[in-house]
Amino acid sequence: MRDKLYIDGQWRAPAAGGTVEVINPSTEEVIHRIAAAGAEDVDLAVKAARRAFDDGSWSKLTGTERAKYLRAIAAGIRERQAEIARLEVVDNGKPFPEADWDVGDAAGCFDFYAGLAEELDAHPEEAIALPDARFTSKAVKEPVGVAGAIIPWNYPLLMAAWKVAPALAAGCTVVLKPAEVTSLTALELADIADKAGLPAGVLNVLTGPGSVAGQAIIDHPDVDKLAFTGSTAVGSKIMATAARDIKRVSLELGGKSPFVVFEDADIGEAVEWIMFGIFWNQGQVCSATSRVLVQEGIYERLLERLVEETRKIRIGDGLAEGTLLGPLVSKKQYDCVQAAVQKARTEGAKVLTGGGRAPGFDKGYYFEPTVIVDPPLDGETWNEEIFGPVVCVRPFSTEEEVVRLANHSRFGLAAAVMSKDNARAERVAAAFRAGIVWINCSQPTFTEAPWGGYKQSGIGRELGRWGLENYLETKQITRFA
Ligand code: TAP
Repeated sequence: MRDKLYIDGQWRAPAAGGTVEVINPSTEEVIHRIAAAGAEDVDLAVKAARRAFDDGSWSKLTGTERAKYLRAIAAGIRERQAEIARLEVVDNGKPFPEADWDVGDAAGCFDFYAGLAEELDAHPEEAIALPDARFTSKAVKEPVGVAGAIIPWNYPLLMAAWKVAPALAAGCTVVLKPAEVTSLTALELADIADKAGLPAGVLNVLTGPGSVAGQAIIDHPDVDKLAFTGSTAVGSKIMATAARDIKRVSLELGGKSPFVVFEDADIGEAVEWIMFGIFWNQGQVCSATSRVLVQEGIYERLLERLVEETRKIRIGDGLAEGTLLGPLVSKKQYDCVQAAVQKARTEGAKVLTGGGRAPGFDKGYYFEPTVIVDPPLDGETWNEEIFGPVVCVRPFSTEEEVVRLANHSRFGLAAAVMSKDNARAERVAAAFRAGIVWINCSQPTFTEAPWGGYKQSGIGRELGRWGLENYLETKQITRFA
């Protein structure tokens, strides 16, 4: 199944027959070969999804009926949780406990949207009050149609769940393309959905390079909606392509999120959250709080503690007991992170710890957790996403100054503030121009709460009831007399 595409309820070889090597980032060994889908395969998958949508075999089921399938998928994921988590580790590199958490969360996401599918039945329509008594009007929700979902490599199964679960709950059919470097667990998801009895064509999973398979999905005229998570550069391309057919688009893109620490914060707690905010998943997190701003009074002491704790992080294979930081996902990502640190040095920033290959590893894409200080405010290091375990730290003096510094970014995905002064923390939280704001913490993510960015970090919101809206149209029905 791993070298096949899942189209119309069947495992098929790609029409043109190509494959892509899957490399374990810890050992650099080829562990599998996945199929490289081409435009012909995408066309077959979209036609299958179109048919499954148009014939009503999925879209016209009640929400309660669809919820049964979603819950069966959640149960199927949980049944194989440890096995899928191990697969995620060898594919992506992340430590097993993180992968295990992701897989459990993906199952939870299917259960959550099963609940929202049932709620659609409970509230099938909304009456609209009109000023003219001769008319009555109501609004009903209907699924958008065929959804094309394109996802990145940092949370392979979880990102699939964030898109597939709400789309299926709404009554849409889906063509999913995982990132070519981490496709294995998306194929497992197809297998689980198949075993759960999901009707043919409702979910199709196509592996292969984005420039071919992804491009064919965004170009396809029969795809009604595109849901994308990835880089701002590809997101921008997707939006431009979608404009031609007025496809619905939701985008979850990059970030360079600030973490503001006021001098009344507990230094130990602040350091723990700063490290969690940047080293979790090797820093390959869109919402990573990678720009840390610390008030002058505690700047030196906090830095000292941060460097000391960062040097203690246990680096290793994701399957080894006690590993806190695994390898980066790919050689390409390793090279990007290394180049970003090199750039920081040429910009005049100081690398206090880390900055290169983790000592003791002659194989694998292991990058040391890195702390950088004094990057110039107008430089790349401070402003561009590094997407690795690299944190940049700067001091600030006043609240007014730090709000300005935090918001001075083309991104606006997340932001965090730490202070014992609740009123100040709330003031700063309100002033952040970002879609996700954390007070006294960084990164906690809940399926129930909206997720998405301001500015160039994206359009639309995933998760919670907002995530379901992405896949629904609103229809007005008005009657005379
Ligand atoms: P991208 O290169 O943008 O890739 C994301 C997905 O798009 C992959 O499946 C990729 O396929 C596909 N793709 C590439 N070119 C395409 C094209 N021309 N048409 C259609 N699809 C195409 O990003 P990445 O390297 O996977 O992830 C890193 C970036 O994603 C970072 O900037 C990060 O911030 C962002 N990200 C954001 C979030 C959220 S929630 N906002 C979450 C994760 C990542 P292939 O990789 O198979 O070529």
